[in-house]
Amino acid sequence: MTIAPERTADLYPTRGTSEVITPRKDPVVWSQPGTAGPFRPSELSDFERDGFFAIGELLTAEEVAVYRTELDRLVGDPAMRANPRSIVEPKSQSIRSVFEVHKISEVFARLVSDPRVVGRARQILGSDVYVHQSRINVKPGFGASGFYWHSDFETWHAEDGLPNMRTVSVSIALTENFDTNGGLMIMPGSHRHFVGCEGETPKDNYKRSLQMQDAGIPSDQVLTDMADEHGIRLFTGRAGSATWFDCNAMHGSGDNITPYPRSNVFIVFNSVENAAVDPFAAPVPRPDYIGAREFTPVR
Ligand SMILES: O=C(O)CCC(=O)C(=O)O
Ligand SMILES: [Fe+2]
Repeated sequence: MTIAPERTADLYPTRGTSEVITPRKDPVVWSQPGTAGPFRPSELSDFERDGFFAIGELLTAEEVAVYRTELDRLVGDPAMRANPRSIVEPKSQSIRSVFEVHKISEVFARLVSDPRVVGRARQILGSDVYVHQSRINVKPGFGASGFYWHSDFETWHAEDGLPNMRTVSVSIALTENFDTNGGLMIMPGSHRHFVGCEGETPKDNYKRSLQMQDAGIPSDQVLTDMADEHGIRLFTGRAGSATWFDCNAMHGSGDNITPYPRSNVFIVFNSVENAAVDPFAAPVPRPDYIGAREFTPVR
């Protein structure tokens, strides 16, 4: 299946002349209660309530070593720097992210189809799933910059054309995520409202936004109200721990000025029933290594 379906009604307007908050119109957990899989029913309920679920040990230490070696290989490969899939830090020029790691690395391809990973994604999304995006966020020590507050779905809807909130991410730690080295922060419960952001999408926005986001950002007032209402949770954990989070959870992370890298692999699963259509608020879709335009289910 490679042809994008026609654009559907826009349930979540964004990038207009003002900031608009829309209540979520989609389920959070899409599978029928009792659907078998690695998540226990109570864990799925927690995910539904909070918009995330953290797992202390998704990968063993031996497995982490394999993925960590592969991450180091990709980041150290001079050819990777020239690859458009690599995003460099504006200041230090060190590699910040590498996209589509499940396509350029057999090792990361295995991780995507691991039943502990894809099985959980299927349980949340209630269907077969494909990978909308994968990336490693390297966050080396001594000055890697953070990711400003955002909802991933805002970008995926506006710039990639995902119609519904039927997408989930997992962030797997390949180095220890301390409370000091730029760990992921999420506002629990924030996934129940969509913040439609003010301002048109600039042309070729992704070239800039992947280094530093400036379109699709909620106002200070909305972020303050959301943080007051929901609080902010910081995710820490050993290498091998993982955080599953809803596509519309408000999240971000700070800079890493410690000596200790915070390197995580992110995999974004989308339901095959929510395939990308034309972008809802951008002239053309982003390149397919950032937002997939081919919807083959993970087996
Ligand atoms: O790596 C992080 O801390 C956050 C990354 C993130 O939010 C993203 O890649 O969309
Ligand atoms: Fe994000």
